Amino acid sequence: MRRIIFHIDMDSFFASCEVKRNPDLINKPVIIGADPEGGKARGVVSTANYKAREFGVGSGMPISKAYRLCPNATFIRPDMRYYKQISNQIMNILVTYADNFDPVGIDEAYLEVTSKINKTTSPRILAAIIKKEIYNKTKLTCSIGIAHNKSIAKIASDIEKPDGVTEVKEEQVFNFLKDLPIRKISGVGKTTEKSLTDLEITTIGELAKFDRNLLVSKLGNHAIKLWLIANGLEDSVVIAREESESISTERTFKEDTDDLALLHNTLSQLSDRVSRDLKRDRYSAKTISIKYRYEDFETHTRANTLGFYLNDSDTILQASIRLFDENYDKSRKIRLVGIRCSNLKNTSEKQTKITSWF
Ligand code: TTP
Ligand code: MG
Repeated sequence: MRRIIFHIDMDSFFASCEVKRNPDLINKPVIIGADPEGGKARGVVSTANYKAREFGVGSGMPISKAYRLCPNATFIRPDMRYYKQISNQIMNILVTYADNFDPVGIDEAYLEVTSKINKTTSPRILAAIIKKEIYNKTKLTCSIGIAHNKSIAKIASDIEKPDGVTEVKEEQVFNFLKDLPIRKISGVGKTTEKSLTDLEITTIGELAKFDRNLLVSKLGNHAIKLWLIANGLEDSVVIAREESESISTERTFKEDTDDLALLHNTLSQLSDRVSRDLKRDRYSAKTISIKYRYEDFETHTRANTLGFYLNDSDTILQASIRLFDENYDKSRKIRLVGIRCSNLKNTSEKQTKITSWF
C-alpha cells in the first residue's frame, strides 16, 4: 500500500499568533519584523498576514519597502518565545494523528497517516478533523497538502493557502507538477534555480523530462533528488525522530551570521565533538547529515549516505562542509548549524545514544 503523507503549514504563522492575542487586529494588515522607524530602518519583514499581503508585503522584503506599501499596518517585533509555545501546542496535537511525525519547522510538520485512512476516513476527512482540532484549541488556521510522498505534500500545502486542503492523487501527480515553477520544490534556492534556468529548465515538468545523467553531470549528485521529486518518485520516509538512532550535536550562534569562515570553523568543532562521541561509544556511521537554520527559523537538513562506515572527524567535516556549501543560501544569515551521524554500526555491547534532532 502506498504511503499517505500530510504536510501541514500554519497560515501567516507569526502574524496569526499576534492577531490571536490581540483580536482588535482581525481584518487589519499586520506585519511582523524589524521596527520600520518611519520607513528608514534596514531590517526585513519576517511575515505579514493575508490582509497586508494584499498590499504586496511579504517575507524577506525590506521593512522600509513594506512601510511604503502599507504605512497603516500594525508593525510588531517578533516574539519567538510566544510563537514557540503555540508551535509546541500545535505539534502536540499533530503527533496524535501520525504513524510517523516530523516537525520540520516552527510552523510546519510532515505526518505519515497511512494507517489512519480507511473506508470511512478519507485523507480529506482526516485533514478536516485535524484542522478543526487545531482551530478549536488555538484559533489558528493551517493548510494541508496530501500526497504519496513528502515533496509533493509540501508543494501541495502551499497551493490553497490560507485555510486550504490540496490532495494530489497518484494519477494526478504529473499534471499537478508539470507547469509549476522549479522554485516550488523545497531546496531549490536562487543558486539552483539559476543553474536550472541556464539549462532552459523553468518548470517542474521540464525538469522531469530532462535527461537524468546530463542533469547530474551539469549540477552534481544532489540533482538526482530534484529529478526524482519532479517525476513524483521521491520516497524519503517521515522519520519518527525519537526512534532514530544517531549521534548529533548542534550550535546556536550568539548572533545570526553569514561569516563563512565562522560557519566552517563551527562545523569543524562539531565534527570533532561528534567524532569523539562516536569513538567513545564505539560506533561508526554511514550517514552524515547537517542541519542549518536561517535567522527566520526556516530549517533544512541535508544528508549524505557514504559507501563506507567512518568515525574520524576529518571525513565527517569534509562531508558536512560539502553538504553545507552545496545547499546553503549564502545571502541569508544562519542561526544554528548541526551535524548528525546515523546509520550506525556498533562494535560494542553499549547502547546507542539517542538524541532528539530538534
Ligand atoms: P512560512 O510558513 O513560510 O510563512 P507564514 O506561515 O508566515 O505564511 P504562509 O501562510 O505562507 O505559510 O514561515 C513560518 C514563519 O516563519 C513565519 O510566520 C515567520 C517566519 N519566517 C520569517 O521570519 N522569515 C521568512 O523569510 C519566512 C519565509 C518565514
Ligand atoms: Mg506557514
